[in-house]
Amino acid sequence: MATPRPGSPRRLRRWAPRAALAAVLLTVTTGCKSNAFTRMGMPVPVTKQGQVTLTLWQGSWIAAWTVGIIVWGLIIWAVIFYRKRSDRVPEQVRYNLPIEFLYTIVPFIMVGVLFYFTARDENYVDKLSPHPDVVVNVTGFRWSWEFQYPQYKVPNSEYSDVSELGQMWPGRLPLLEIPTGETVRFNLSSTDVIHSFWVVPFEFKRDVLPDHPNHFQVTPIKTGTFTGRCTELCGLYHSRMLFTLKIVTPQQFRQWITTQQAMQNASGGAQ
Ligand SMILES: [Cu+2]
Repeated sequence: MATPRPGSPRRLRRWAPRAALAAVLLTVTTGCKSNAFTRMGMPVPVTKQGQVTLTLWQGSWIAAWTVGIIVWGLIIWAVIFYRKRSDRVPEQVRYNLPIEFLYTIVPFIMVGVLFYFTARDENYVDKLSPHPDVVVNVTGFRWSWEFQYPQYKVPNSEYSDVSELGQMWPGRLPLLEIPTGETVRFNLSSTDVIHSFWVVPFEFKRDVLPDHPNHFQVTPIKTGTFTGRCTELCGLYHSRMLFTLKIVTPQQFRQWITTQQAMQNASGGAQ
């Protein structure tokens, strides 16, 4: 039987099913085994906004893998089927207009698609609703945090709102408590240098600047206790600028607020 010519349809027919089978096996054996793998290293998101960020991250990886597989496939195809077999000089061509057009236009399409999804998701993550369910004023200072809930008043207190004032480690870490299923708006400000508010499973961080209030909003979807950090090198004890985030049910949140109001009313100050 005659050997099929390089790049001939017969050769392609023989190789294409094998390549497809290998790709499917690779996906099945690696892709479905572990969630950490499908998240490509990202933590499990605890907010709606975090889910959107995670999906964008995964989509970008799928796009990158698709492009990578096509490019590697073309390279391997050329290496296998067009390798040098004799000293015969290959047919010389000067240009191929359709192919040149294709590899000019395809990168533009790729950039356009990535730009579209990034802009769409960034707009969603940055969206602020005019009437959030819970508002938290966050103040960063060297080297801890203060959380105030301006919707919940404490009449007999040096602060007029329910407040949590952190002390620098090894003092008690300040507690930030928020409810699931409600929109929570954070107003960020700093009393001294630049800090940055970061909760890893939010899949989000935002700078906390002096004289420039920053804002963002989340809708928690999972209860749990997490560690919050400052992620902007702000001085000697930057690494100790931690806080505890507790996401609880709306009922537990309202109960906690009531308890805080009672305690702060009695003590006349932040806890
Ligand atoms: Cu800091």
